[in-house]
Formats: sequence, structure tokens, C-alpha cells
Amino acid sequence: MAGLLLRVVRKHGGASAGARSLASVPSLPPAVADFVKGAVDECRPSNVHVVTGTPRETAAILAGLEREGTVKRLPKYENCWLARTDPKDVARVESKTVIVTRNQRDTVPVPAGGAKSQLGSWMDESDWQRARRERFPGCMAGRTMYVIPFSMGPVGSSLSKYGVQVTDSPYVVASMGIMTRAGTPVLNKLAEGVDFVRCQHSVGRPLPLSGPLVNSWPCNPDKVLISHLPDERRIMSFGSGYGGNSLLGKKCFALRIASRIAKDEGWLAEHMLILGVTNPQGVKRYVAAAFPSACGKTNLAMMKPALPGWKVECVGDDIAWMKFDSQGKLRAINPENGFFGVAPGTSDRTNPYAIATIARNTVFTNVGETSEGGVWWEGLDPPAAGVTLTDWHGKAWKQGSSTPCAHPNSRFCAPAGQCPIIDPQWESEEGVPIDAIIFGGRRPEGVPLVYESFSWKHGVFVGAAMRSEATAAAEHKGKVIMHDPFAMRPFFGYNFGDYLAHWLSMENRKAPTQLPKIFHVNWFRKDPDSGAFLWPGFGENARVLEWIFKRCSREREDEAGKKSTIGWLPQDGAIDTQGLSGVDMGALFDVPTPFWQKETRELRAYFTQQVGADLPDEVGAELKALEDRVHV
Ligand code: O2Y
Ligand code: MN
Repeated sequence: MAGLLLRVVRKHGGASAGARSLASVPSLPPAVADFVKGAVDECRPSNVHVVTGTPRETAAILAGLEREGTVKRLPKYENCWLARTDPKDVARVESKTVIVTRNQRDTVPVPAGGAKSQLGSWMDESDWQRARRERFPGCMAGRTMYVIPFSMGPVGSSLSKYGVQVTDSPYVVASMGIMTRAGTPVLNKLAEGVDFVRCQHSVGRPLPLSGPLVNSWPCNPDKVLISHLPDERRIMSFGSGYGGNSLLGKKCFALRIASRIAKDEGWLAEHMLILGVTNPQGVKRYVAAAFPSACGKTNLAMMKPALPGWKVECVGDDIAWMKFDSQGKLRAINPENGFFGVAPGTSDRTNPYAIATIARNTVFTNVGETSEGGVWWEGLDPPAAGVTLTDWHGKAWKQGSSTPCAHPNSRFCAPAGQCPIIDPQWESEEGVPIDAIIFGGRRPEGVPLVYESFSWKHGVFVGAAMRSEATAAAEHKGKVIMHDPFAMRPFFGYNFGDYLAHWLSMENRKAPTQLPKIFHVNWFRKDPDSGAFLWPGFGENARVLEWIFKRCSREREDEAGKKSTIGWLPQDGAIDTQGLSGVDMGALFDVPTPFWQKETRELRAYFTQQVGADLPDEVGAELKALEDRVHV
């Protein structure tokens, strides 16, 4: 194995008798060595392996996982792997995700009447210390602690930030190697003394095991706790090996901790895809777009436009870090290096470029498997005759079964550079220039296909007012329209009221500032009688991107849209519908007053109960102005 494998020595005598500590790690920069030493002292692994990120090392880690039975090779493809998790460890666990700050109000607005905040979960420092003591001491006994130096963003970019994750999960090492730039080049950067976020992760199953593992997937579901200490720029995650709980560069660092760093430093860390769109004349613009889950974010990020001559290129599908440059242009990078996408529903029809991206060097988790050593999930064509399927539990599975073949949150983890339409500028040092910000949601009624905000302040209000249809929690039935401001509800690293104030402050910067235009889209409006979607979506969404593109073009700036109570709508005929049949544009752009009266009442209740005194006056004023326009 190419990485440094360091034996951990046992200290004898004195107060530290029985403790394990790192003898010496000569290759680590002092601040990194201090962090690793602290983690070793607490978690007491038997070995420490500093990850170099070489292909040989990754291959050895995957071979070890295969020997353990945690992953299996998928012989149908080149260097692809399948992991099946413990069925109790299949998704981000929001209820066990906390932010630890001195004051509750640093983390969340304090809801009226003692209600529980829906905008984050705060933990008191002393409760957190107790929780830490109950979990981490000795948690890596018998296991190797991997030290992963990683970069969010291209190494050396002025917009990038660095992290070091210690983990006892080789699956996490393999996945972080795809999702981030990890290994020796980052360690060299850290040797320059740059700051880094301290990320400590354990699956929470020291050896010898106290009970059997399920699917050779170590985890400790009863003890899961994903904690963030934004003041210390530290993340401590325990008990889960899955996705957003364990790949700490992603939601924990790039959104929760980074949103707080961004507030302190004057930039934006957002739950947004970034794409470049080029018109038939060769003019290119970039947009960033925030959507709650289940709105097809990865599909939009890799869209194959149905409009002839138009081209979309992908910079990122999940997270955008954006900062104004010295000319006042908002520049964005995708801090990630891979896609951790939902597999079910991904197909040649919905996202052909994702299908091409995941054909090699990909780790699949909890998808179905074919008898040919391939993958399968709901939404793909049935496999060829004679090919049989195994479900995500490892059991034989047949079409028509009452349970799904792939877990609904099953994932592919693939290198972004493999996307056939990855943007040529996706790793550019300065980031790509953003002309438009798009908010969106799954709104079956009342919300038009697209509208543009009247101003930056109004756009911030539109982001704050985002809602989307979601499958309700177990205790409810059916679908509900959930509030998900800026698609950041689970990911705010600090008080949402302060977050809104930070967005508003972009307009008052002393330096030159060209604010992007702000839009809202809804691909999911339904015909109230038939329940059918009114808009075909997918590649046809290019027609909406075209309108947004034109609205951003300087020569069109004075050209009026159609003013409505909620924002600028396209004038009749401004959206190209050539080649589309049976699409009722009237129904798609209807803005029903009773719907918006109810919407404003619900928004007022939400802002009052959840944000209260922390709601900036400007956002309150935008709500009041909307109420006046719809005559509440
Ligand atoms: O369930 C998980 O652990 C993954 S969550 C996730 C993964 C990729 C992109 N976005 C998300 C999300 O929850 O927004
Ligand atoms: Mn996401």
C-alpha cells in the first residue's frame, strides 16, 4: 500500500497509562499532526494510514473492502463496485444532525411559543461534550484510522478550502477519493500552513465486535450523531458510514461549515448546481440553481437540450461556492470532484450523460445487481431476457415485486471529470461568471413555469419563500408542500435570519457589484383535472433556460416582460414552443389570486413561527408588498 501505515504505540505509566498515541508522523504538517494526534488519543486505532490518493493505494483499499465483503466488483464494467449497507444506514439522518454553538440563536432562530425549529438543530456545548464522551473514546480500537487530506475546489484556487478527515471506514476513503481532491498534493498545500476544517468520523464499531455486522457494513445506528462546531471549523460524525453522514467534505463541510465561513468572509456557500448554457450563436452564460430534493437537480445540471443549436455544460450538480471578483462579477466553483447521485430514475431518457458518467470507476451503493455483474434500478429498462436481478438486500428480485429492487436513496459515486458534458472551465482557478440564480420547487399548483424577481431584495424573498412537494413523514399520509428556503433547510450553518441578511448585504457591497438576476422555475405544475404534468420537463427545460438567457442579455435589458403580482413573466410567445404539442402555456403561466392569497398567509405564518424577530425587515417588507399585490 502506497500510503503511510504507522503503527500506534502504547504509552506506559503516568496519567496516560493505557492511552494510545501517535509516536511520530514525520510527514504531516504540525497543525495536521496535532489534529491527528488528538484523534488518535481519543479513538485509539491500531494503525494510522495517511492517504496519498494514488491509484495503487485506492485499488488496495477497494481490494481490502472486497476481501471483507463490504464491496463486490461489478465485472460488467471497468473498475466499478457495489456496496450494500446495513439497512439501518441508508440516508442522511437529519434528526441526529446538530450544530454546536454557545448560544442557540447563533445556530437557529428561536421559534415562537417554544415550537421546534425546522431550520436546524442546536446542541448545547456541555450536552455535546457528554455525547462525545459517550461515543468517541476507543471507538476505532482494532481498526485503521485513515487520514484524508482533501481540498474542496481545485487545489490552489483562491475559492478553494481544505480539510483533513480522519475515518475508520475504508469505504469512506474510496468515496472521498472520488468526491474530493484528496491525497499528497493537498498535504503539500497544508504544509504551507493554510487553514483546514477538522473532520473526525467513526463508524462506531470498535474491534472485537460486540455483535454481528449486517452486510459487512459497520455502523452504529443507535448512536448516530453528526455534529458541527462552526466556531472551531470542526465536524465530528459518529455511527454512520453512509453518504452525507460520512463523506464530510459534502454537506457537513461544503454547506454547513462553509456557509458560516462564507458569512464571515463575505461570500456564499449554496446548495446549487452550476451549468453553462451556450446559444446557437456561440454566446455562453452560466447559471446557478437551487432545488430541494426530488426536483431533478442532477438531470438539469447535465441536461441534453431539446432546442436545436443550444448546448448545456455541467460545472456541478449539488454545491456552489460563489464570490464577487474585483470587477464585481459573481464567480462560482463547484467545490466537489464527483457526483453522489440518486440512482433510481436515472436513465438514458432522463439523463443520458449521467449514464455515460457512471460507466466506469464508480462506486454504487444499495442499487440492484444483474446476473451479468451489472447494476439495475427502477427507471431503467428491464434487463435482457435470461438476466436475473438481485435487490439491494442481496435477495433474488422479480419485476412486479412489492418492494423496490434498488433502495430509493441508492447512489452512484462517480468522478465529475468523466461526465461527457463537463464544462471546460469546471476546474478554473477563478470560477465561472454567474449571470442568473434560479430557485425552484415541485409545485403541483399555482406556481408558473418561470418568473423573474423584480429586484435583488425580491429575489432573496423568493429564495426564502421556496417550497416543494415532498413525501410526508411517516406519521402523515401522502404528499405535503414543505418549506425549504434556498433548498438549504437541512444545511444552514448558522441562523437563517442572519443568512438572509447576508444575502441582502450583497447589494450594499462597497466594491463594484453586478448582481445576477434571480428567477423561480417550476417544472412540476399539474393539470388539476387529470393530474398530468403540464410541462414535459427534462431536455425541454432548455426552452425556459433560453428565456432566462435572453433576460440576462444586455440588449434585452429594457425589453419588458409581463408584469404580474409575483414577478416578471414571459410575454406571450417569448418562450419558444416550436415542436411541442399539447402544452397549455396559458395554464402554465396562470397566477391564480386565491392560490397566492393562501400562499402569502402560509408564508407569513411560517416566517412568524420559524424566523420571528430574526427575519430581516427587508424580507418582511417584500412579503407585505406581495400581500398588498394579491390583496390579502
Ligand atoms: O442521503 C444521503 O446521505 C445523501 S444526501 C445528498 C447526496 C447528494 C446530493 N444531495 C444530497 C442532499 O440531501 O441534498
Ligand atoms: Mn444536495
